[in-house]
Order: sequence, then C-alpha cells, then structure tokens
Amino acid sequence: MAPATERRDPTRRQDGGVEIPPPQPGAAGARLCEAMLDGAAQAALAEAVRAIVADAPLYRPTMPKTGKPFSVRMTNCGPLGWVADKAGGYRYQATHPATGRPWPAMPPAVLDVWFAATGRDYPPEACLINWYEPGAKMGMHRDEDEAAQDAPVVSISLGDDARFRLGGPTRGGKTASVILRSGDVLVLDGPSRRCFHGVDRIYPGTSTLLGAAGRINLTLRRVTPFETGADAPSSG
Ligand SMILES: O=C(O)CCC(=O)C(=O)O
Ligand SMILES: [Mn+2]
Repeated sequence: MAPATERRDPTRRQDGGVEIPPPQPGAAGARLCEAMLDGAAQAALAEAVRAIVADAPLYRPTMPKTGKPFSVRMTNCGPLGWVADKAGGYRYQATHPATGRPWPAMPPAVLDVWFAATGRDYPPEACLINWYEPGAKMGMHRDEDEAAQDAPVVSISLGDDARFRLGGPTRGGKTASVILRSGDVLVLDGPSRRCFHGVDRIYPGTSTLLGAAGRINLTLRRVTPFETGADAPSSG
C-alpha cells in the first residue's frame, strides 16, 4: 500500500465526473463519475473486499447517544478506521474494535480511484466499508470527524443500486437525489464536502456482482490535514 506520506502525480489519470446540480446554496462541488470501474475492476475490488472482511470482520456499530444499532454493517482498511459506539462515540482508530488488530491495507486499486477522481497528490488515510443488506439505509449526516475538512470524500459503489441524497450545509431544506450504480464513484469536494447526505434505500437485485442482494460502499477520507499531519514528510 502507498504509505500515508506518499505523494502522487495527479495528472496521470483523471476522471472529474459530472457535477450534481447543487440543491441549495453551499452544496456545490459534488461530482458523479459514472462507471469509473468496469466490470472486471468491480469484480477484482469485490474480491479484495472479501479478503479484507476475512481479516477485519464486518460489525454493527451503535449510535453514541442512544446505543441504537446502525442498519449497515461496517469494517475498514487503511491506516485509520472510522468506528462508532455508545462508549467511545464517533472516532478514528488504527485497530479493529473487536479483534484489536490493525486494519488491513488499502487495496492499490482503491488508491488509484482516489487519485484519479480527486486530482489531489496526497493519499486518503481511511477507507470505511459499509455493507447494506436489503432494507438498510443511512440517515442524513455530515462527515465531520476528520480534521482534514478541506480534503474531498470519495465513495465507490459495488453491487445493487442505491438512492443517494445530497442536502445542504445545514440540516433540512431542498435535496437532490442520484442513483449510484455498481462501479460509480461519487466525490464530495468543495462546499459539498461539508453538506448533509445519506442513502435512502438500495434496490435489491439490480446487480449480479456480489452474488447476493446488497450493496458495498467504500468511503475514502483524509483524516489529518496532509501538510500538518504527523506523517508529513520533512521539507528539504
Ligand atoms: O453509502 C454511501 O453511498 C454513503 C456512505 C456515507 O455517507 C458514509 O459512510 O459516511
Ligand atoms: Mn457520509
């Protein structure tokens, strides 16, 4: 895996995607790169996710305030993983909460997607893997546990279609919805990075990729600002 200090030439391969029309002021910068991964790339990534899950099993997080279980199950790969539970709240940590082991490495193909879709020259630190069974969804929320709020968030969809919803910088108001299909990559950059978003539902049986109904989403995030991060290379 590329270490968290590695810079890459962002001009090597790029897919800027198409901007989602902002539903509210302050929601610009969300881009959809449709079919960025072809069928072979999706199958290879699904296999890589299976290997990650074999090492770092899916678990069901709980809401910090209420202890209510999430409807999605989760795991992570990369140097840091996002976890949530009643005892410790929302946070990033370097180890799996159940096994205590470090998260598995991020597959190189995932890093390639990050660089190609963001045009940034620094890598993400966390790759959250969400498993949506039929009926699972994700309520409207902002990704706000990262100090690196200027770094984009990239999400890769595998398996069944999902209806993704983008709102504005505060809760409520107009929203836009977009169907995310297997192989699509969504980028929240610019102002949209700080906007509310969620997944209303998945559409079971719309993809055969996973051999079962359901959807995998990989969310890539930078947690510590690259320039000031403890892992930043020394200058000169
Ligand atoms: O599943 C998705 O498309 C979005 C996931 C998400 O917003 C998150 O994990 O924070
Ligand atoms: Mn999110």
